Amino acid sequence: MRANDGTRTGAEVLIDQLVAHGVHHVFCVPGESYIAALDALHDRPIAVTVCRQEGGAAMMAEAAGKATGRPGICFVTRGPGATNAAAGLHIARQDSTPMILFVGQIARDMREREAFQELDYRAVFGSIAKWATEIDDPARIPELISRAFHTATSGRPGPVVIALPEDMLVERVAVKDAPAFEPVETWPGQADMARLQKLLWAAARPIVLAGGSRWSEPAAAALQRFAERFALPVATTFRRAHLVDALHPCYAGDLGIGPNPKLLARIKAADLVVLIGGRLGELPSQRYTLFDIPAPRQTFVHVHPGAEELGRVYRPQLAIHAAPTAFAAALEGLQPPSHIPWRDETTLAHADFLAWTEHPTAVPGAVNLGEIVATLRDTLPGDALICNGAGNFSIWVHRFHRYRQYGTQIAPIAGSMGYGVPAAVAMKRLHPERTVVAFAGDGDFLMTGQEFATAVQYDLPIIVILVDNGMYGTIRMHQEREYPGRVVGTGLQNPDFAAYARAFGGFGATVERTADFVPAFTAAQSSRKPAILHLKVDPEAITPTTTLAAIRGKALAEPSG
Ligand SMILES: Cc1ncc(C[n+]2csc(CCOP(=O)(O)OP(=O)(O)O)c2C)c(N)n1
Ligand SMILES: [Mg+2]
Repeated sequence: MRANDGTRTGAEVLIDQLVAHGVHHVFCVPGESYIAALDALHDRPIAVTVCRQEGGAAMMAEAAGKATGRPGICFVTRGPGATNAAAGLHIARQDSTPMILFVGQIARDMREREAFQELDYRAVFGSIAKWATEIDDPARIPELISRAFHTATSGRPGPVVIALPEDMLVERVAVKDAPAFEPVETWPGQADMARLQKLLWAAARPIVLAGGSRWSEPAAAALQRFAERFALPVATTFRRAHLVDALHPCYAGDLGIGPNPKLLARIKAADLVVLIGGRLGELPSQRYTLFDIPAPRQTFVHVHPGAEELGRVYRPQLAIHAAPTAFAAALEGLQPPSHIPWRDETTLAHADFLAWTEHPTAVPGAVNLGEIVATLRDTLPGDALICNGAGNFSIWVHRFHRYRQYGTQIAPIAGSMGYGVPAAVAMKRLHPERTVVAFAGDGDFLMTGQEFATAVQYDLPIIVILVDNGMYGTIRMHQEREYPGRVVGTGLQNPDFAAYARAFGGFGATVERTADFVPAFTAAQSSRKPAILHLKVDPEAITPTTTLAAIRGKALAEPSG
C-alpha cells in the first residue's frame, strides 16, 4: 500500500522509474530478497511473466530487448537466481542487446560475511555486463536506473546488472522520478558520408554486410532503398538475416555457419566491403579467415555504434562511428554513379542466394527438415516470428527459411542452446496476434523446455518444432570429424515430447514422416494451445549436405596426425 506523505519505498521508486522509462513487460522468478519490488508491481501498468528458471526468464528479457531495441527487464533473486540468469546475460552481451537484470541482494548490514546466497555482483558479472552495480541509497534510484537505461542502449548495447539490497528496497525516501530516457543516436559526419560516396564511386565489386543491433524497421527499409539505388549486393551476418527481405533483388544471403560457397567467393573477390552494425565475429568471419587481420586486402569500411569496436580486430580504411539507425538514414543522401559497373554481379548474387535456398536437399530418413522449413516459409505470414536455439537443426532453418520482415528472426548470435522456447514465449507475450514458431533440438529444448509451462500459464499458443535426432548432434558431428567412431557423451535418451506437451496442458503431436507435418501443424494451430510437434529425424541427417557416416568415413580415410 502506498503512503500519501510524499515518501515512497525504494521498491516503489524503482518500479515507478520502470514505468517512467516506458517498460511494459518484466520477466522474473521470484525470491524473498525482492518481494518489496514485486509488491510495487501490483497495480502498475507492467505485465509480469513469472518463469520456471532464471535462465529462461533472462532469455525472455534478452529476446524482448532484441525485438524492441529497448532494455528487456528481468528480476531474479540473489545467489543461485543470479547465476542461473547468467545464461541470458551472456547472450545479451554477445548479441549486443540492451537488457537490465535486477538481482535481489542481502541486507546492507550483512554484507561481507558471506551471508545466505551472498554474491558480489560487480565481481561476478563484471566481465559479462556492460555495467554491474549495487544501489545502497534509495534516494539515488532515479539517477542509477536512468543511467542503466542509457548504458544498456548506448554505443554497443548490452546487459546491465543492478543488485538491490532488500533493506534498501523498504527504506522510505522523498525523491523525484527521472525523466524518460531516450536512446542516444550516434550520427555519421558529413565528411564520413562524402568519403563513403567516393569509395563507392571508385569500386568495381563492392559488397555490403549488415549485422549487429541498433537497427529498426525504418533503418532496414532505408538500407534496402540504398541497396536498390546503388544496385549493391547485401549479405547479412550470422542470425541477422531479418535485416533484409530475403526476396529483395539485392539480397546476397546469410553469412553464418556453412554459408553458400558462392557468397564466400563473392566476398573474397570484392574490392570494397562495407560492414554496417556488425563486428564480424568468429562465425561470420569464418573463424577469422575471411579477411586479413589487422588489415583486410579489400577496402574496408566499418560502421559501428561502439567506438571501441572500430579498429578492434580489423583496421578499416574508413571507420564510421554511427548507429545503424542513424547511418541508414544518412544513406539517403548518397548519390549512385551514373554507370553502375557491378549491377550484373548483384543480380547474380541474388540468383545464387535463391538457388542455394530454393530446394531442400535430400537427406536420409522419413522426415526431411528442409522440406518442412520450406513449406512453412511458403505458408506462414510474412510477420511470423521465427525463434531458435543452437544445434545443427538450426542450419536448415537459416538456410531454407526466408525472413521477409525486419525483426522476424529471434536467434542467439551467442549460440546458446535453450534460447528458442523462452524467446518464443517472450515474443508471443509481446505480440499475441502474431504467429510465433520456435525451432528446437532435442538437446536444445530440454535446457529450457520447462518454460513451455509458462506458455501454458499465459495462454500463449506458440508452436515448438522439436527436432529429435537422439543426440547432441553438433558435437557428435565434430566428434566424428576429430575422433571418428569414438562416441562419448553425445547420445541422448529422450522422452515422448508430444506427451510432455500434453502433460503440461498443451497440444502435442509426433511427426514420423514429412507428409505428417502439415496436418500436425494445422491441428496445432486449431488447438489454440501452446504446441510441440515432435519430429523424429534420422541421426544420419546431420546437415543438409552430409551424413555422419560420410564424415566418419572421410576422417578415417585421412591419415591422422
Ligand atoms: C548452453 C550451451 N551448452 C552447450 C553448447 C554446445 N553445443 C552446441 S550445439 C550442441 C548440441 C545441440 O544438440 P541438439 O539441440 O539436439 O541439436 P542437434 O545438433 O542434434 O541438431 C551443443 C551441446 C551450447 N552451444 N550452448
Ligand atoms: Mg539433437
